[in-house]
Amino acid sequence: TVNGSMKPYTYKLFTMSSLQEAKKIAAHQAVDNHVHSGDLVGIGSGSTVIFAVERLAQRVKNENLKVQCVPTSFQARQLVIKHQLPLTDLNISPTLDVCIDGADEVDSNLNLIKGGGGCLLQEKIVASCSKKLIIIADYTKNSQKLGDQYKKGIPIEVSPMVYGPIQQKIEKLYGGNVEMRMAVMKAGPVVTDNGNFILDWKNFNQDVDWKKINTELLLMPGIVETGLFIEMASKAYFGMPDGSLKHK
Ligand code: ABF
Repeated sequence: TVNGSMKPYTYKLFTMSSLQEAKKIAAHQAVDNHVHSGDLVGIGSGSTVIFAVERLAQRVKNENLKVQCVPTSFQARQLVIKHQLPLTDLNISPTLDVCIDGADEVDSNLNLIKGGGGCLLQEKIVASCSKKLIIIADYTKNSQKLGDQYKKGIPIEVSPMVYGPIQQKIEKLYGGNVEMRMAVMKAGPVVTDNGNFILDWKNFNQDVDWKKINTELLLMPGIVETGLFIEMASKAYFGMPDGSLKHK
């Protein structure tokens, strides 16, 4: 803090905490509005979901809320265990009442990009077995068109034996560039909870029929799942920088 050099840091801290606060507001509201006693609840992944699980645990303690949880990743499972919430799985509980999850981007039709954290396959499976998918996010995730805000690309989970041909086919068919997601330090590829690789499709054309493209991608042998969640979300909550809440 020499010669007033504290300023930029103060600003950064404020931004960080407003983002955290925004995630928390969205997560708490979603849990309060959509989880009822007796519910089977899908637990998404990512930093916003941490606040949702904390809220669930509070409600279990304070209101004697009864829930059983199905996690969507190793991280989500650890969170559920940490908060001593009851765990179940889809083969024991095939239909869930609600799934609460984060997203990388939410467009004006509630279509989503998910999988920035690498958990798209289990997230999509759990969401597909839930009566409702409720999205919780901070204000940076709210957009008109996919790709307006989120620049890290659409994640595509692929079988390790075929990442090269799939990269080539997507670029040739639809344009943009498709990159292998590498681990920190770039020593090797990111390997998902399911033993697959992730390709990130960047610089894509935003004015396309995502439902059609998603269906076509899923027909390509070797593509295990995409991070395009089309017509799956029922509602999205966004915490705003001023502490208010938006939903769509
Ligand atoms: C997961 O976590 C995702 O599918 C998405 O990639 C991400 C959102 O994370 P955060 O809540 O940290 O923004 O749900």
